[in-house]
Amino acid sequence: MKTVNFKISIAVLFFCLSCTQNVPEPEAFGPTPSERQLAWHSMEYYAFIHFNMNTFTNMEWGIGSEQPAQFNPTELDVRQWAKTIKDAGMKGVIITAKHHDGFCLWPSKYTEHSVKNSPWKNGEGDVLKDLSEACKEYGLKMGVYLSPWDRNHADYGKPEYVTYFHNQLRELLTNYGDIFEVWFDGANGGSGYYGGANETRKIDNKTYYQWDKAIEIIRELQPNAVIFGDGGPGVRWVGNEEGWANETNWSLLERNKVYPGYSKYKELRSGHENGTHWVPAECDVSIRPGWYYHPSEDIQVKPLEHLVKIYYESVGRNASLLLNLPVDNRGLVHEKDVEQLMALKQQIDKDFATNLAKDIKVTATNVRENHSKFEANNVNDGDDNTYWATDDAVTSPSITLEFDTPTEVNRILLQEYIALGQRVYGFTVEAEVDGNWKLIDTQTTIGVKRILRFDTVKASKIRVNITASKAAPLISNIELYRAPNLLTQPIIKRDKDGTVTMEVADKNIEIYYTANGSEPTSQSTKYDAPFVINAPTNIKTIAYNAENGEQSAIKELYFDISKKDWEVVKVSSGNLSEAHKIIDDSPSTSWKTEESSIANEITIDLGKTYQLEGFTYMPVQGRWPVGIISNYEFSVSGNNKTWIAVATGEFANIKNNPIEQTIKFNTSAARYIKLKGIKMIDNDKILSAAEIGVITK
Ligand code: FUL
Repeated sequence: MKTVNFKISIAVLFFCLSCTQNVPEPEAFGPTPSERQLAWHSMEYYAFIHFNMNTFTNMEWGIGSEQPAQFNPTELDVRQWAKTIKDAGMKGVIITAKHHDGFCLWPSKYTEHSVKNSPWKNGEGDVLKDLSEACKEYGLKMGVYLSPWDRNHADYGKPEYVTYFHNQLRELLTNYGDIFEVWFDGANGGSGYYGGANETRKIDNKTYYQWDKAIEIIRELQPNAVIFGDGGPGVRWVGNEEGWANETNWSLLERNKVYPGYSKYKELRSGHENGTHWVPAECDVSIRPGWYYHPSEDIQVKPLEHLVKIYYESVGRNASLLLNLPVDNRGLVHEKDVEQLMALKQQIDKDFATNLAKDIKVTATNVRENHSKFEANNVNDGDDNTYWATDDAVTSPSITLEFDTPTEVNRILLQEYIALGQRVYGFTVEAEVDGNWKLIDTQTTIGVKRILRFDTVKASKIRVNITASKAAPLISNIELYRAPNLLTQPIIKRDKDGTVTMEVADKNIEIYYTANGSEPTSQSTKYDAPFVINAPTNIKTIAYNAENGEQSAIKELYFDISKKDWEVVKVSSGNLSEAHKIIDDSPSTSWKTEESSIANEITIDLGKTYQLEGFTYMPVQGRWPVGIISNYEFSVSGNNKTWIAVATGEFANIKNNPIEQTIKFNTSAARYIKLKGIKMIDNDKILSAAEIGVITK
């Protein structure tokens, strides 16, 4: 009997062994990432630094005629950059070694247009060297941005310039240690200084720079560096500068079709489903409106809710996030930017604090036959190198994660084992709630990382159904989280009729307010619908997270009389019927006069007589404003005929800090008000305004 059992066991063993041999391990499908691309994928979130001549000329694109003497940071501290970047949870930094204006942050031996002729460190400085040392100290990787377009160089457009460009590439890749990414911008050719020629020069983006040679240099000197360009070859642009990829996002590209300046760049937001090469997307976006530092944008650093959105729509959509920090003219990452970076870091840490899927029970409708190596529970073993695989014929399996007790969840993170290619292009997520399956989301691609946010469910199980995959899906990781509600300060608005609305980024956050000057708490009036304020009132609000009792800082806003009876009755020039935009209580709409050398002024009828104590002027909030008043005259009238000038003066620092200005004057009774622009910034001959208001008694 024993012998029979033994014989059967041996037979089973042999049978199993032969099965294992018959079902091979999964093979790569389609294009796959190279080793250096895999290393790059793990970078995920890193900093861009735009700091160069433009920082000192307040430009975005310098002309090329700037003088090295203008580059003069007073407190340049690359260790502050590196510390900030590290503290923010980023893994590296890419620096604008040379931007389109041609000025070099390193003492290139091929040009005089560099730091070596600047007053900074008496011409002895080298930003690249300092930064590479700081990166080593803080454990960051460094990348370089070298603009192919050079508006300074006399030979730009001729073959000599291309030699210069390649020589500079060699310098950068030889002298500054390991470089993880070389960044080539798509903006190419156009008007410029060009050594004094001051003309427009056109080049052929595809051929002029001899890209093959440039790539050869990079491969020779920095074999581990990926090359960024509109179409790669290593990493592609995502087709916008706003920090998002499409939900459907392939790391594949028909690479030979795409070149620097590719006109169908919107395709880059999704890549190409049947792409011939692995060219994943990188989302480049600035923390402020501009890439370079402009003092006027100190008030426009992106709020937390925007940065969180960017994170989920880049890192959470199979792309990396290259977040730009416009280092300021002192040579420091500005404190406002530091504050927002840390707020983002804290929020990401909170959202992904505890992986609820770790080591819970997992079952799948199919597991690759006889391969214990590809079990379903590889998705939550905390090891990215193990993955769940199905039989080759099975491209629409389901995998279920089961909690011991019903658990609240609102995030799912999925990863494919991309070393063998990107495969999945359809999946749904379901939750079992009180014994019933509920559809949470229907999506397309996964890639290296996909994160979905959804309303909190108390689930006993979470099921992922792969509905479409180019080949057997290989899933290396599934994580589940219960992120807290996103707590941000309320945004308060009032319209022309006096209707006040309040908003927060997360619908699960409550808003409380007071209208009597007292400090708001969660016991104050709860905001649940718009209400009207017509008389002067100070509103104080907080956002409140009922799930943990946390509250935001107080947001305070003063509203004077509403503008419901106001009318713009006269303008010195421009379209009167459009002028209501300056009294609609909306800072995002604006109006301007026509260009004129006569006095620029606006007359407003307040509808009845008030005791006025002051006026407010909100300048245009757009990026390239014209017509901002720097010197004003404000007059009042009871009858729109006889006027008294009650205030004249200057809005100090309004160019750099274009916030609402409040000017007080001696109490004056008036029904009509007139604002005259005596002088506009940059001597504009236009007067513009986003909003004009009054302070009443
Ligand atoms: C663009 C450039 O033209 C901008 O100045 C900036 O450097 C951005 C990152 O790329 O195409």
